[in-house]
Amino acid sequence: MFKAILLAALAPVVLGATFVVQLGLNNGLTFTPNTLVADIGDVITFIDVSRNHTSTTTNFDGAVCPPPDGGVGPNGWDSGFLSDLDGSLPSFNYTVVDTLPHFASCKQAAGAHCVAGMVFALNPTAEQTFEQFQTNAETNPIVTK
Ligand SMILES: *[C@@H]1O[C@H](CO)[C@@H](O)[C@H](O)[C@H]1NC(C)=O
Ligand SMILES: *[C@@H]1O[C@H](CO)[C@@H](O)[C@H](O)[C@H]1NC(C)=O
Ligand SMILES: [Cu+2]
Repeated sequence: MFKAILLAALAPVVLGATFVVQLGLNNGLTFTPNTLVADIGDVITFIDVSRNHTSTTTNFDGAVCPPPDGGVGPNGWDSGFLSDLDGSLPSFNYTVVDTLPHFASCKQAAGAHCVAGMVFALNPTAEQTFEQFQTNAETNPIVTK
């Protein structure tokens, strides 16, 4: 009885898909792929393959760059700095908890990577597209404290 309930509770997690998103492929200021459509329970592995980057949720518009420490929520994320300067290919796993759009960028260089267009969209919509988010980042006036 207990075992059956436990298995039923675990089943959705086990069935979730896994996606890999590379940060800095070919030494670029990029997320590859830069857009994903994922379901609740899916896992996204962000893996840094060059330099020193983060995957951090931010605002779709307004204050886009740099993404704030901890990321913009609810259900946002912040990988913290993932440095591949030592060739260690560090990763960060995010389990999808809703199907709302989430927009992420990189915190490195006080927003410079963000303004350079290093951005990522999870479940973008017809109103909030990847392209518009990237434009918002690239034209973002960084407000320094
Ligand atoms: C990665 O970048 C952050 C922010 O610039 C810095 O604090 C950290 O020391 C860097 N990591 C390495 C290993 O250089
Ligand atoms: C993320 O998940 C992958 C695949 O299961 C694993 O190889 C990797 O070590 C995980 N990363 C962290 C930081 O837990
Ligand atoms: Cu970066």
